[in-house]
Amino acid sequence: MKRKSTLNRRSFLTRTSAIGGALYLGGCDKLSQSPSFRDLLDQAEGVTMGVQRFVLTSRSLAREFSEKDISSTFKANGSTGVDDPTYEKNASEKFANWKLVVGGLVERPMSLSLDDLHRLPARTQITRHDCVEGWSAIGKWKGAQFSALLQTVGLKPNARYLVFHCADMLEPGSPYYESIDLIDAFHPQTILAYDMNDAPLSVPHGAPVRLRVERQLGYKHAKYVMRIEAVSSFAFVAGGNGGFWEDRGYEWYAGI
Ligand SMILES: Nc1nc2c(c(=O)[nH]1)N[C@H]1C(S)=C(S)[C@@H](COP(=O)(O)O)O[C@H]1N2
Ligand SMILES: [Mo]
Repeated sequence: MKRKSTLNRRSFLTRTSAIGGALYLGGCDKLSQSPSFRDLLDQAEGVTMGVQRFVLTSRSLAREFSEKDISSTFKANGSTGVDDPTYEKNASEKFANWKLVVGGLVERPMSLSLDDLHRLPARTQITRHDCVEGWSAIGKWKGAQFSALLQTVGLKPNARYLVFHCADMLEPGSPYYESIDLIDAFHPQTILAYDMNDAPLSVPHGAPVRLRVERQLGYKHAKYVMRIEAVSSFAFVAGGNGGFWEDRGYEWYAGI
């Protein structure tokens, strides 16, 4: 009996690591067409169709809450402002003259105003924010669907990650930054949020726009996003680990 359960556990671990391996490859739907990716899944004998679908499309949604669940206070964490004259000028003008720069491996590099972002298809979601420091809060977020922004600029075929360059520095000389893969970039709950709890995003929470990437921990949700860069690899961005905190030891994939 004991031996049998050990074997079961071992085969479970084998299957799990095959799935983990497939997930670890990250990247886009094109992966599902590549022979090695399919082989990995086929090797994952006994995996249910549901799990396979999850791996292939990764469309499962983070839990959404109702209005009555919204936290009465939502802590502002990390940087709660930006010590930079250009940012401060933009903030004093309610970001009317601010532009988001989108470039890197895109067909149509562009600068978008806050109005431009408001013209993109929007999504509203009430979700729970979980910080590694051990606090959570539920907030309502509205913003441009990130997939719509990507369709507007057009990704080049070699684009694999989106890097978010922020205005603030938690350490002198090290601007905050983050990155996500194409699975999260095209996920329906991934938005560039400009509203929080039915009001324009405040400076402490990342004005004028911050990323919401709901299936990951708080530090992935880059505030004060100034520039978005499509890259084939983030190995040459800052410390090479895909984010300010990742360069200081945090996991790149911060799944909740
Ligand atoms: N640009 C920038 N983005 C950031 C941070 C930061 O310091 N700078 N802190 C991160 C962390 S650890 C958390 S928990 C959330 C906090 O978001 P909030 O201030 O809206 O609560 O923002 C994340 N995004
Ligand atoms: Mo956090």
